[in-house]
Amino acid sequence: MAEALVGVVMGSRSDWETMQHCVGQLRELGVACEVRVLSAHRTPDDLAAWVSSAEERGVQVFIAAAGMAAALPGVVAARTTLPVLGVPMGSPLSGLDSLLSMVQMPAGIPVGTLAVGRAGAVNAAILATQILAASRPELRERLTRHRAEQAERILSEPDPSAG
Ligand code: RP5
Repeated sequence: MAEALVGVVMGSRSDWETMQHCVGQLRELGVACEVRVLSAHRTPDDLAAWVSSAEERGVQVFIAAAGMAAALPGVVAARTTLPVLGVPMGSPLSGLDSLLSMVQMPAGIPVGTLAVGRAGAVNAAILATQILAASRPELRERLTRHRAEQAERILSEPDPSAG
């Protein structure tokens, strides 16, 4: 199996329903990833150990998804200098709590925060691939093809008013 370039972590198994779209998009783009459920609050020591071991295994970008008091991406970012992309999960407060917890990082420890929910999950996968593609021409080609296929799909859709 190819070496994982992206480490995907989510705070709870309940985040998988959304994060399956991230992992699906990475797979569609042919980017190998490792996936874990680990929490900044519930399993802090295991999270810290995974971040450093993933880095040692060759992971180059982290994607961290969490909801509610969503400290996970910030905690991952505190433990690595690799890029960290955060995906806020939906929540009883419509994901606003997750978004604000994630986006308001103090200067010095960045987290690239994406949209709440499925759009953010998909875009985190694409953005991670774009970061990796800076030094991998084959990924750049796949991204270009992905854009073209997306445009083709939209343009071939029938007139929605036609019923
Ligand atoms: C966060 O709390 C998780 O990322 C999840 O989005 C939220 C709720 O977790 P569960 O109570 O469903 O495990 O840490």
